[in-house]
Amino acid sequence: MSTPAPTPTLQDEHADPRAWFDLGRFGLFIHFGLYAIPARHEWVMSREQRTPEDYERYAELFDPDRFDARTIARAARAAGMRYAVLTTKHHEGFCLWDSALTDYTSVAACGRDLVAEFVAALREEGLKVGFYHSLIDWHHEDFTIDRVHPLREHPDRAALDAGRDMARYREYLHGQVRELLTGYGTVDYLFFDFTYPGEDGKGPEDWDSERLLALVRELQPGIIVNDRLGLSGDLVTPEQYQPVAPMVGPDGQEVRWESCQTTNGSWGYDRDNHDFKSADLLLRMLVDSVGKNGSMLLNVGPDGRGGLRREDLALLAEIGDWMDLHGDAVHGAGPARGIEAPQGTILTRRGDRLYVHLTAWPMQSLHLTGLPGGVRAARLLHDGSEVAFRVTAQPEHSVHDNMAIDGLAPGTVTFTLPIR
Ligand code: FHN
Repeated sequence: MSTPAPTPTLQDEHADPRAWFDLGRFGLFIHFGLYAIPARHEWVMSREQRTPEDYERYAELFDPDRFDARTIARAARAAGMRYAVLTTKHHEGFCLWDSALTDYTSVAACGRDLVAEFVAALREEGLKVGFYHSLIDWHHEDFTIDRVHPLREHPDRAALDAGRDMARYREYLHGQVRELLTGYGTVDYLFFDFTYPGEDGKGPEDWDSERLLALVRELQPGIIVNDRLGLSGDLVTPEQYQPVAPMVGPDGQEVRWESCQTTNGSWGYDRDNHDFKSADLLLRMLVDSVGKNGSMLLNVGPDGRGGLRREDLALLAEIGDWMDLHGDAVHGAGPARGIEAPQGTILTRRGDRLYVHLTAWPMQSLHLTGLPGGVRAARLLHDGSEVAFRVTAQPEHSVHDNMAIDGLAPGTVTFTLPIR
């Protein structure tokens, strides 16, 4: 597990090919595939135990006329995101690129290489390129039947499984990864998904993960690879939860991490799920990640025509409005080590600037204690207006209408307000 360097300064981006990730802090995850047509879960093939023959009919219906990678890339950029990750293939086995190893692809279905469109759009917007790639493939005839496979309860499971050959599947898996890492220029991030060892599961040996990871490093030396090959990767990927503190590896050293989160609890398009988080909550999750030396990958699931949901577009726009004014508190920022966060605040720090993210405003008072350095100013980040403060030997019990700043701050203390 590599231990990330401390939050790099902006010029480090050229020194370390992975510094962009620690600086960027915020990316867009896009789950798109045939599952957007049944529109109830990206695991629908497994959950409803659909045979490949039955499920393939969605490929005949696949016509993502509203999938516009430029719209996606612009929405991500405007939201303050610095990278985006597209499902090149999810567990259903349907490929969104022009694979020579199968005709179960978007090119065969509708003549479009959506991965190529995605990469071109990201580059146009100056975003880093991420590929999600499923290790699991429920469509492939050599992928052996296991505890999550759609045919797991088939009465002829043993007979169906007898002819399957995981060695052949591994060559297919490695071959497709080679296609993705040689066919689209520089790929900055590879999100493998996922390994499930144990009873009737699949472990790193099933993927030949060591050999696969070596291939990835050989083909894309500067790439960031996640931790789901069943091996240590370049980062840890907590899913749908925020760690309580900076994440550490077995050696007790902090590690790079990225929480992958959804706007509504679903990864793929889920038509009847309208349980969207607020922009304020998502921003607090983002700032929470940065304050714990992590990043956040926020997911959207385009619908059966490939269009982004109105709710997702509205959330990304509202997040972008806040990021327009407060991006400095996220990009290139990190934890405010050694400074205690008063109740109702989240702290991030970048260089000599301390960012105090308030969850309520106005406040009666706020005491920041144990600050090193000298306070030059205290201001609201969104409009630059000053905030009255006093440097006090010790906080008084009730300080009204201003911010008592105990001790000395690292320079400028800047307060960010929640979305109003
Ligand atoms: O099974 C997948 C799931 O569908 C989704 O893609 C998430 C996203 O990180 N990963 C797996 C569950 O951990």
